[in-house]
Amino acid sequence: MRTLVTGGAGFIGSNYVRHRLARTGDEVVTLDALTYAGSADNLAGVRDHDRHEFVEGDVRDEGLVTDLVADADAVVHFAAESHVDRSIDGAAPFVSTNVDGTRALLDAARATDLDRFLQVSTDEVYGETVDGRFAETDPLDPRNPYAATKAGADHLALSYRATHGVPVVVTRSSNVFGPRQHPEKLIPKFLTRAARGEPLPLYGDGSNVREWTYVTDNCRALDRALADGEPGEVYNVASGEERTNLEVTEAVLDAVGASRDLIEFVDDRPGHDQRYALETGKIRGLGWEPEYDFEAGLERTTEFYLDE
Ligand code: NAD
Ligand code: TDX
Repeated sequence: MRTLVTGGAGFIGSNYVRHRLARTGDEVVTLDALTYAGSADNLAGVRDHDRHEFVEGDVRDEGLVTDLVADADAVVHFAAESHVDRSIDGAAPFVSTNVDGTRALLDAARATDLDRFLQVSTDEVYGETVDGRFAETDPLDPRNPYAATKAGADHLALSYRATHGVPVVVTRSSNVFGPRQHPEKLIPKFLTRAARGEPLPLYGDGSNVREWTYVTDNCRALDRALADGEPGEVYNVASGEERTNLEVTEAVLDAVGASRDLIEFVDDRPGHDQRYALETGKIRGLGWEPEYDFEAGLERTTEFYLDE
């Protein structure tokens, strides 16, 4: 089995490449454009693995992806512009990579006998909820440009399943955290700033809620969906570990032994979704359950960032 992993030099992608090489005898080809968010360092120790090939390139390069997809049995598509705040500053690269990049890969998949195309997506496509949990059948209501481009890509992928028979499976994960996440994201940003004694800019009143899934648990869930997910189906992935941003911030400060005085409440993110929460019976029905609660995941994440 040969799997093409797009975005494999980013946070989740690089953890997934490691996971696949360690847990299976499969071949992995990583395709990554090494944008500001990707780094060859994220693949340190596995880049030269004898079952791994690293290709520096863009998912929008149609000639390149046609060749790579033709040689693969499965595609796991992580490559994306992933940071909400950047999408608020400028949406163009989000539309280009997240929508048209996905389109290029799907077109490449049309002419092949690929086993699976895993479209890696996010809880943000459902929009915010105050007290419910989103099921896979709920309508999409993205409220920031990043989420809108991911929703567009999901719709496109599922349309290629219906129209062209591409064996698309979609996963929608809650917030993922762990080693090798870019320090623009909440947990690594606050861990590294707290360790340096710098203030932690908490948006709004810190009451927004996210559901935190440790990265290896997320990788295991994606493997379950890839192996046993039905083409045309969507699988939510989340741990049930809900925390307010203020709770996360206090846990980070405690983990590095820093003072709560570092918390600095700042202007809210425009269109800031209050809460995401997912129903996960479907992925659990494929035999997945998380191994890490928030505290255990944060301990491992803290060790990684403080050792750097
Ligand atoms: P990331 O920003 O850390 O990594 C993205 C990777 O994609 C980088 O290595 C980057 O170089 C690469 N890339 C960007 N544009 C590219 C292009 N045009 N061609 C080739 N490579 C390109 O992102 P992440 O947090 O690891 O997220 C990975 C995927 O998982 C994304 O699709 C994201 O929407 C999804 N997701 C992330 C989370 C989360 O909490 N991090 C949660 C749910 C879903
Ligand atoms: O400095 C900050 N201060 C702050 O209060 C940052 C960077 C974030 N926040 C808040 C905003 C969010 O409520 O923390 C929460 C988490 O923020 P991010 O780390 O930017 O993640 P989020 O916007 O929730 O999106 C993440 O989860 C879903 C990923 O970046 C997405 O790629 C994924 O799809």
